[in-house]
Amino acid sequence: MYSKLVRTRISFVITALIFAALACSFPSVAVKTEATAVPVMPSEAPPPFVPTLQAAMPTETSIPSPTPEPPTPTKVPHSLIPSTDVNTGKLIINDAVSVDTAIENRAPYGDSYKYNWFERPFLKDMTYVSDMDIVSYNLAYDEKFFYISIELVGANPNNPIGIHYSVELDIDADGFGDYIILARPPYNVDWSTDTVQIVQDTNRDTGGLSAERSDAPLPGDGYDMVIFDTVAGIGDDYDVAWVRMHAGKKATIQFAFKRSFSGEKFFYGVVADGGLKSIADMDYVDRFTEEDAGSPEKSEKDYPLKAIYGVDNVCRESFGIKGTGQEPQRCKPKP
Ligand SMILES: [Ca+2]
Ligand SMILES: [Ca+2]
Ligand SMILES: [Ca+2]
Ligand SMILES: [Ca+2]
Repeated sequence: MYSKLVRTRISFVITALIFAALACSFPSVAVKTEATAVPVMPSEAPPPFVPTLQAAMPTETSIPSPTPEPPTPTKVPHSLIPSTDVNTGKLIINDAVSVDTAIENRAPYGDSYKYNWFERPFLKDMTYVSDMDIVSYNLAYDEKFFYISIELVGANPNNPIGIHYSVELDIDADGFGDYIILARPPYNVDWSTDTVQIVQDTNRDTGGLSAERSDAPLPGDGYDMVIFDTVAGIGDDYDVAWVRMHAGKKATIQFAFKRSFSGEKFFYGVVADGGLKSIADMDYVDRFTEEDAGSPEKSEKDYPLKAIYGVDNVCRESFGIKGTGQEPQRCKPKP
């Protein structure tokens, strides 16, 4: 009797447990039916999709560390960098400055159109721009490089108007510039080749018909062939020509170029150009008549500045050439 009761209880408990187990398993059954309710997707999708997704994910996350892509900055490898300690050259050539008459919107001297001597560091509305006004220039050198420095009235070569500075080299002393070493902003205190080009005149027309006078209006292509541009990959030697700013009291802008490039005999001059900025039109005096170019001097009939504005250049000095002293565009010896 007792054992029968126990058995009954036991069987009751077992039955209860079975019900409980069934009850607990209902959700999983329900999930199963849900899973089987989308048979279309799995049968079509899983085999192809899952592997490709998994394959794509790891490659994305593994890009930064194990396989770095080759960098693509404009930096080029250099093997010879100019000195950072350059003395001022022994010969300092002074240029006229317009700062004293800036408030009167005029440059009273230093501008002689027919000789290709500009003193017009003004915008077309005759606003004076001191960062274009050349005070002096000088040449120094060490074993490998020539250094040509430009002293400006202003202190910001990175003036927002965008000023090009350049060095013109006349190798054969005929007054026709043969090479221009041209620098564009932005300028940096560190030596850089990134913003420098050397452009050659290949057909001797930078002086127009004569280097001693304006031949305008005369067509021509001025400096016409780029022979050095490290960013564009032009030139065999990426260390030939450099520029930096704030290199010293007399070097608001400083150029360096290899002596092996220029040779040891040449005439040299400098230009600050925030106006036309077109080396294919140099010399400007051969492309534009004085009437079209305008004048910076109020007493002249062509005042104010028109086509040729925002430019300052200098008479050229010689290095390694004695000459006659009367070469075209050469600074005349002091009496
Ligand atoms: Ca000047
Ligand atoms: Ca020449
Ligand atoms: Ca000329
Ligand atoms: Ca030319």
